[in-house]
Amino acid sequence: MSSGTNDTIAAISTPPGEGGVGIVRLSGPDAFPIAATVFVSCHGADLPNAKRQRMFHGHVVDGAGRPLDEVLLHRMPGPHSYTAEDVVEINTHGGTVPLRAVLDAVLRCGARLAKPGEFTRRAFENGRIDLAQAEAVIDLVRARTDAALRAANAVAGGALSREMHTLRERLANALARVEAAVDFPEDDLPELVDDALFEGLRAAHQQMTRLLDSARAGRLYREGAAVAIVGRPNVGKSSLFNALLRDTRAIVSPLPGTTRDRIEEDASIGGVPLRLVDTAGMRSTEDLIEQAGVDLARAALREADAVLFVVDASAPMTDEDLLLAAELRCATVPVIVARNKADIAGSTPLPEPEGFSEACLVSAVTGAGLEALETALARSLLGQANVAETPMISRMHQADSLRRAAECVDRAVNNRNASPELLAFELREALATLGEITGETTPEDLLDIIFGQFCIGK
Ligand SMILES: Nc1nc2c(ncn2[C@@H]2O[C@H](COP(=O)(O)OP(=O)(O)OP(=O)(O)O)[C@@H](O)[C@H]2O)c(=O)[nH]1
Ligand SMILES: [Mg+2]
Repeated sequence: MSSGTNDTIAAISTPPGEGGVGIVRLSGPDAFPIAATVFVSCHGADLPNAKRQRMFHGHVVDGAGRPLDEVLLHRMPGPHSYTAEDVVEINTHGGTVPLRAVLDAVLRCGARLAKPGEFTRRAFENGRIDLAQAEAVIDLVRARTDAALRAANAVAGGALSREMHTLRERLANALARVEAAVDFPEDDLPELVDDALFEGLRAAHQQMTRLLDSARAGRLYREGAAVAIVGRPNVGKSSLFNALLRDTRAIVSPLPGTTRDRIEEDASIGGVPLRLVDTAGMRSTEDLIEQAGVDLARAALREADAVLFVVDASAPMTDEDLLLAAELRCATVPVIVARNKADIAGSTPLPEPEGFSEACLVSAVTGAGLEALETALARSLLGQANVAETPMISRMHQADSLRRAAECVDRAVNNRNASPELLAFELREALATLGEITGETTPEDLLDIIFGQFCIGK
């Protein structure tokens, strides 16, 4: 998708359905003339020639001059607009019919329907924001927790772009010296390619490693994590599921085998958006429906990013507990043992299953230990990442570029005796690879994929 910016694009920018207001957005060189053709001001204001940013009150009319909707029209001249082009936002009444009528009116007057993400792509192509900032715009729209919103805001505001800028500056300075060394006689080399240069490269490498450390947390904030709650029947999985949701979502009963389906709900723990999955109690059974539930529980286990293994701390371990524990010890994702029913476990709760790094004594009924369980879950999901620090890398392609650039710098640092030509090659490669994060060197087809993820009107 290449957005020839000679044309003027338009789209409905608010979600479908009823709302207080709806917005039709226009961007491009003819945004003001097109808007002026369909708009009649209540106060006779001259829309195309008005100075600076302004709001107008009036009506959008059809070809015969009949009013389609009463609107507020926001005129935003470039470059101080979302796309850096002339932009008009028409605030209509928030219903599908008025929005469509206003959109049709501007399309009839020469605007073209925008493709998904085309407004943001224009902001990127006009140099108002870089690729990292553009991608953070999607994260802002899709943020499911306050922590995810904070992380997206930081990147949209240019935090990652500034990091990339200092990194590239460090590497470009080193490259300039190495390239000069290529042109100098052999005996001048030590002055240019000296300790300070390698020190600088090591610092750049550390900066990249730090950023990479935040990638896991960044991905989790953005995509969320699936957490499967598993255990034998009757240990209190559904009770714990409800307690973590602070809601009664799943049926709880003293009868083993109550839950037969897979029940999912969104939650937020430690700022990480989670999809909690309650499952049927694991046991071998003759009951076909219950067996189908156990199969669903196994599928939930396979798809989970973390597992809450619930056991009953008030009763001895059963064979079912031990079988499941043996299976979970081989899991490739973090497993947290929730030793439930602490309220009736007495002063000496029974020993926990061995071989798990995180175990918490909780009561789904009284809520005791719930907070510690949530902290343990967030900690095992976020791993070593510094949770207090805002993560900046949140996408696989960003982490991949950073890793490849770091490898180039690593090779340069560990090859002190290599020729300056080889050093220059590694540094040039690192610079180009880092440019993929901010968009300078991102291939067109990758840009198409990235902006294609946006909705129409963004
Ligand atoms: N005292 C006490 N009882 C609990 C606790 N958690 C659950 N229970 C009780 O244990 C019984 C089983 O609870 P559920 O939440 O239905 O257990 P489950 O693991 O989902 O059971 P299945 O769906 O059959 O696999 C119910 O009677 C709950 O009230 C707890 O922390 N303390
Ligand atoms: Mg249940």
